[in-house]
Order: sequence, then structure tokens, then C-alpha cells
Amino acid sequence: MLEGCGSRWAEAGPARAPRISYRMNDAAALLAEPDTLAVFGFGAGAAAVDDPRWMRVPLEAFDAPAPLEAWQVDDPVQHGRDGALRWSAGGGWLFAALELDEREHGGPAGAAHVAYAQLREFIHGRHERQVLRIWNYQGAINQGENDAERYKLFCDGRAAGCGDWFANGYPAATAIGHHAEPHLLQVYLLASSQAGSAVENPRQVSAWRYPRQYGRTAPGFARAMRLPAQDALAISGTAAVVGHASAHEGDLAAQLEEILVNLEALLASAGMPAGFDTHAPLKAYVRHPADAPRVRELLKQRLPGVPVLLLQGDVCRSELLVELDGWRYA
Ligand code: 3EB
Repeated sequence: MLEGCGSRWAEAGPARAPRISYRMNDAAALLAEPDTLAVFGFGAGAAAVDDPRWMRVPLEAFDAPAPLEAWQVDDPVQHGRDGALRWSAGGGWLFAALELDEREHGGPAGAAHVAYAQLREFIHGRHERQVLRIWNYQGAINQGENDAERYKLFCDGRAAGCGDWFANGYPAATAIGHHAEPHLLQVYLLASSQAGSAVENPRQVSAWRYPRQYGRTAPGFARAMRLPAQDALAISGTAAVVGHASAHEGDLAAQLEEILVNLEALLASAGMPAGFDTHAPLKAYVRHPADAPRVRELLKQRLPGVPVLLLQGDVCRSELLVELDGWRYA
């Protein structure tokens, strides 16, 4: 049974995937379009705009000027705030975001706990309660040793805040370290009124089954998510992980090649044709700014014409130099 008001899904099936694109417009012009679900600016130079749909992502882009990222849907969008949480919804899709100061919540674990608990509570009251994709940006992600590394504390708090939220399957996700205000935790998500289908990578141990050496709390995420209408694949942060191990320590080009093999394995696992095209926006998170030109050059050769936004970001395992995520339309 379909729930809620609109009956259009009963006839047309699940809503068409949001259109995700990199655009050189200014934020105000994109936000003025009635079907805009969210707009993202990157780095310290991003404008300050007072709109719940506007996000300043605390990652510096290696391109200047950096494009904005726009999410657009097929119906008019409503938006609002609920305490610190901001949201927008339209056409069966929901965007929700929280930015917390870890110091107000007892540190990285406490902040992750509160962020996920608040998102869960908000989503519970919505028609669009199927969470498909989550992004997490944490300061100083690799600081601290072993189980006290800040990413591991984030994983502890995330699991505690989620409780049994994702007992029936995890959403796709990204978790990346930023270099802005170190105590800032930013979490945002895409949800839908319809369930998607999670996709795992046969080359990789599922993240929630990672062995103890990677932390007390295994990270809860799916490698990718097919959106409800089966017309797009949301691809999680994908690094040079094979099995559960990090591959090619210290070798940027080999890590990038391994990522491309992982991405192709994911597409095959999702039943999609191989390769990326000019419609599918990707992001490359690069740990060392000095590596950015090399990453750009290698991706230009290996993924010609594919829009890839290069951002400075730290993969949650300190030996990993680069990670890709993004979208693929069917
Ligand atoms: C990996 O394959 C790399 O904790 O949400 C990728 C995507 C990674 C999401 C997360 C972590 C997360 O394990 C790390």
C-alpha cells in the first residue's frame, strides 16, 4: 500500500531520481528555481546564504572558481527548520542537514550520537522516511590513536545515535575529514518516500562486517544504493580497499586504479552497464593538495568527459590518499 497523500506514484511508480549537477550559476539563481531541493558550495569562499536548502561544505575545491552542486526534483519544494536541523522536500524526496559543534556534545562520539538521533527523530515524522544516502564531514578525522582516533569515535557515536534505525539495511554513505573549524561535524542526507536497494561490492568485505582491527564499531553503510525508480545509483565513498584491507599504501596512482576497479565492480553488482559518462557527477577527495594535479590528470585520462569535482578531504583511514563517490544514472 502506498501511504500519504499524492497518488501519482500509484500510477507512475516511484519518483524519478533527483538531478544532481555541478553548475557555475550563483546560489541565489539556483535557489530561486522552484524545483531546487538543495545547493552546495565548497570551501571557505562559498557564500553565506540564509536558506535551509543551502549548504557550505567545509571542503576546499581544487578548482577555482568552484562550481556549485545542485539537486533538483520534479515538483515544487518546501523547506524549513526544526531546531538546528534544516530540511527541504518535494516530489517524494527529502534533504535534511545538521551542523553541530562537537564541544557542545561532549566530543566526536557525543556529536555523532546527537546528530543521528535528531535526524532519526525528524525523519520518523516524515512521509519520506527511507534514507538512501548520507554524507558526513568531520574535522581532524585521523587525529588520535587506535580506538581513540576521531573517526572511530564518530563511528561509535553514529551507531549509538542510530540504534536500530538501519536494522533492515544501511544507506550508502561518505565519511571524510575536513580542514575547516576542527570541531564542526556536518551530516546531510537524501531520503525518499520509497525504499531503494542497497548494493555491495563483491571485491570488498561489507563495511558493517569489518574485523575488530578497524575499530570497536564497524562503520554502518552500504557500498551503493539504487534509487527507488532504479534510474540512478548513489555510490558511497569508494577507496582502495580490497577485502577489508587498504591496498597500495603510499602509491597514489595504484590507489586510484584500484578505486576504478571497485567502481566498475559496483556498477556490475548493481546490474548497470560499465563506465561513467558526462551526466554522472563524481567527487574525488584528495588528502594531500600536492596530489591534486596528478589525480586530475589521471582521472582525465581514465574517465574522459566525466564531471569530477576535486576536493581536499581526508579518507578515514590515514594510509588512504584518495576516495571517489558520486552518481551514475541508468
Ligand atoms: C572504506 O571503504 C572507506 O564511515 O560512512 C567510505 C564510505 C568509508 C563511508 C563511513 C567510510 C564511510 O571503508 C571509508
